[in-house]
Amino acid sequence: MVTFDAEPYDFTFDPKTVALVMIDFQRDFVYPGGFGESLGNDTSFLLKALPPAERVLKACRAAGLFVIHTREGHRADLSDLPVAKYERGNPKIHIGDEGPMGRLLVRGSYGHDIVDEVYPIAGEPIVDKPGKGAFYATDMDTILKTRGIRQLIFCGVTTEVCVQTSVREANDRGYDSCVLEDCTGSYFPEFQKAALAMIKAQGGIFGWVSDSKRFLEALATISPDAAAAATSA
Ligand code: TIU
Repeated sequence: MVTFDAEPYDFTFDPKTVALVMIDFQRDFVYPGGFGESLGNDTSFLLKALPPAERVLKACRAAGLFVIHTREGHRADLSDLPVAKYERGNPKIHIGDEGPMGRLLVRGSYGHDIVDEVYPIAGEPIVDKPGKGAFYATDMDTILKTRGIRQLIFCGVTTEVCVQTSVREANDRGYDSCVLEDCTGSYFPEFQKAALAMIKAQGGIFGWVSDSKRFLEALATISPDAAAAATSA
């Protein structure tokens, strides 16, 4: 078992039954010209989550932990896109429209895919989800349960939308979740703070919050390779 400092209290996990969950590190959210910007957001706020998330990803790989990635997006024919989601925000450019990185939030387009820094490697499933939550209309729960996973370490964007929705869904399905604060990002600094506060309030009503430093120090105690991988990233 591995224990690390977190709020509201220490988080303990078994390396065999824990998964690193990388939520929606897609160009569409972190770079200009994508879906995130189409909603009126400044995407530069999200970039600072990438270096620590990359260190955590590389360390988890080196330690042999299970890693799973998600992407938010839709079928090319938009048959899984609710009208409400299409119309919401009355944007100038809609989901499915052609943008500088290809069709916005459509599977197979360049903008829909995950950024190079944290790109999945062989053996790391990618869950394509039509909604904000990782469990809605996906095989996320089946994949995790099949591997005997019970605890989840979360990185990803955005904190109060897809990360928090996924943590809430995971909580109702019986998983323990810990969100690594500096490996997540929001377009709104005040929402970043509030989303994490909501997760850890009331004795950890949805889960725990920690950061990459505390998690990586703990991982290094069971894996010298993880320590080396984290410093080389
Ligand atoms: N808009 C926003 O903050 N986020 C999303 O639409 N999706 C995710 O968080 N991935």
